[in-house]
Amino acid sequence: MDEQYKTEGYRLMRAALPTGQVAALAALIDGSIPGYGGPIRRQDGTPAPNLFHAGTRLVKNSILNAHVAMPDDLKPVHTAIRALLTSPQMFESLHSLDGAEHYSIHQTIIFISAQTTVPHIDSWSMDTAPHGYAHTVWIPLEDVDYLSGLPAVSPWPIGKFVPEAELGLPDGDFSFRERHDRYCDALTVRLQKGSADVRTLFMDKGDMMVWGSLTPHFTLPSTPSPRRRLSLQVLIRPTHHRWGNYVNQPAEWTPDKAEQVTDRFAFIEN
Ligand SMILES: O=C(O)CCC(=O)C(=O)O
Ligand SMILES: [Fe+2]
Repeated sequence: MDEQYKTEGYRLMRAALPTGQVAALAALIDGSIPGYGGPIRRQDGTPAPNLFHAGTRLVKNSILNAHVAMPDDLKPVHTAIRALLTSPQMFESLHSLDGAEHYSIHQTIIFISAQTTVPHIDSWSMDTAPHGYAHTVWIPLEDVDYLSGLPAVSPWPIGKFVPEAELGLPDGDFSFRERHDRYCDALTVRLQKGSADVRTLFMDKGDMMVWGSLTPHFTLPSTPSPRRRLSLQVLIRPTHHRWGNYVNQPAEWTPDKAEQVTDRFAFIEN
């Protein structure tokens, strides 16, 4: 595994993707999504029309799994995302991190505006079993800068799993959502008291940032807020690992309905 990725749990990949292809995807999103009146699948999994930040044409509700399905009028976005995600450049970038030969793409989110996430780990959404070997790929679809509301990570070794008990969180009758939320709070306290180190990155179109499924991260505030920040987030696992999430760590292979898209990539929905 790439040494920096292994020890710090994140990596900036400069000029990893073809900038023309990234810019073309951004133009397709701009040209079709804000003006689309119908329902699109959103981050919470349900279809809904665009919601705009008050007084703007900035789409607030992010779009889930556009690589799996999109309404007919938005098919060009669907096609362009699929092409970018399965490009040889995407494979080479991931392969340079962990040496895997095949990847399964579990989730994509198109963010049109800057997010406001609290410190968390993506393992709760999807992870390998054992924990820690899934990747989150964060792709700016336009040039971003230090005011854009970028993700920031806390350096964290790949595979370092912190159970709830280690954060002082008792067992009990909690929902998955409650367990997730209290984990984020306790993790924030631990980071505040512990390593204190936070990293963010200067990025341009064509660059991408990758962090591990156990690497704590959050969104820095944007100026102004809200603001536009066209970006794509992708949850990926090297296919040779079993998969689950933070809570669910199957001991057996989960039979899945993966769509083999190329020799290197399959798509699978959680
Ligand atoms: O785009 C961002 O600012 C971070 C989003 C994020 O970490 C997430 O959705 O899990
Ligand atoms: Fe995240």
